[in-house]
Formats: sequence, structure tokens, C-alpha cells
Amino acid sequence: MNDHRARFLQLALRADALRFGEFTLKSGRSSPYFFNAGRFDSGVALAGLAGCYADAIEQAGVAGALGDFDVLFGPAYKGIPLATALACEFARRGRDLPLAFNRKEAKTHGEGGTLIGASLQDRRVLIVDDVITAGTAIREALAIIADAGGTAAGIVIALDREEAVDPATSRRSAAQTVAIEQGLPVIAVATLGDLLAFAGGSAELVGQRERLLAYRQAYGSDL
Ligand code: OMP
Repeated sequence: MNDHRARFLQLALRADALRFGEFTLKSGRSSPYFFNAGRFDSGVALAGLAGCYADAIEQAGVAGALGDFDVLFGPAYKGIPLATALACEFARRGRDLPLAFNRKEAKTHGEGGTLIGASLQDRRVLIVDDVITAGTAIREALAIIADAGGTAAGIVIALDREEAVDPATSRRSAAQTVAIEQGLPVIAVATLGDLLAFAGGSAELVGQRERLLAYRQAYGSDL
């Protein structure tokens, strides 16, 4: 692996955004690893991360896995700096894309509402977020876009944890479920599978592999 996936994993480790230990997830699962996009907390770190998103998007476009889009949407909170950095990266690559994001609390004064930035009305919207576990955050973003009169064109995330929503009934991943139910491409810069492959070739991470594999055995999708 010698592309944006490895570059992203290296950047995430360096920024301490990818950590190993014991973490309780939003779903209540106890995970041996956690991805915290908030640790991409400097201009250089965010620019590097945005380059990885842009490469993954361009590759999906070339492969025909992602159609046209004409606005970026970053769901509050962690999607906001990610979509913003990505818009700057696209500008650097010669494409000026409109950008929008939301607030979690509706504002009742001034301009009001929950959406900030470019209009989503009648536009094809690419959602830019950090991670998919069970798909709850992504479903919320899809509802916001529909309410604003936009059409989702796809979802791009840094990390697909490739977890089944309910492993007892189906081993389809949350990302696959969203893709099938919504008819939308879900593009990940890297997946748990990529992390496992990367860990296999890294002296620093090889000791984490067994715990990651056991976790995937318990909650992972069968890809
Ligand atoms: P779902 O809404 O279950 O897909 O989980 C995605 C959200 O979980 C993210 O937007 C984060 O708030 C959080 N999360 C992480 O940030 N990193 C992880 O590695 C795992 C989670 C999580 O709680 O599942």
C-alpha cells in the first residue's frame, strides 16, 4: 500500500489521531482503537489530510464510483474543518467549490437557521465527514441536505471502521448499508482492512494486530 491510504494512516499516527487502547464508542462498543479527527489541529496537518481526501475522491471519480457534485457539506462539528480544508485543497488543484456546514443549535436571531455558507438548494452535495461506525451521523447529515432542498451525491470519510450495525442479524457494514439504502457512493480514504494491512508491515503497530483482528471478528462486516 503506497498511496493516500498509507499516507493518511501515517499522518493520523503522527498527529495522534489514531490511538490504540480501550475506547467506548457512540454505539457502546468497546474498541481497541479510536480515530479522533480533532487531532488534525494545525494548518499543515489539516492540509495533509485534505490532500488524502482529495486523492481518494479523484480516484473514485476516475473509477466511475463517484458522479459529479457541486457543493461540499461538512456536518457539525468535526466535518466542518474537514470540508473547509478540502475546499481549500480543491481550490489549490484548480477547482473552486462552494462550501456549506450546519450548526447543531438553530439560531433564532440574525440570519437564523442551522445552515451556514453556500446554498444546498438544487445542488449535488458531497458530504465530508470523519468516520463511519454505525452510520447514525451520516443519516443525520442526509436529512439536513434533503430538508435544505439538496441532493446527496456521495459521502467521503477518512476512516470506514467496516462494522456491522447488528452482527447477530447481518454482517453488512454500516457504510454498505447506507450506500445500498440511499443509492449513494461511500468513499473512505482508508478502512479497517487498510489499517490491518498497514499494521502488518509496521514494527510500531504489529503488536496491535491481534486485538484489531479479534474486534473485527466480533463486530466487523464480512467483506
Ligand atoms: P456513527 O454515527 O455510529 O457512524 O459513528 C460516527 C461517529 O462516532 C463519529 O462522527 C464520531 O463522533 C464517533 N467516533 C469517532 O470519532 N472515531 C471512532 O473511531 C469511532 C467513533 C464512534 O464512536 O463510533
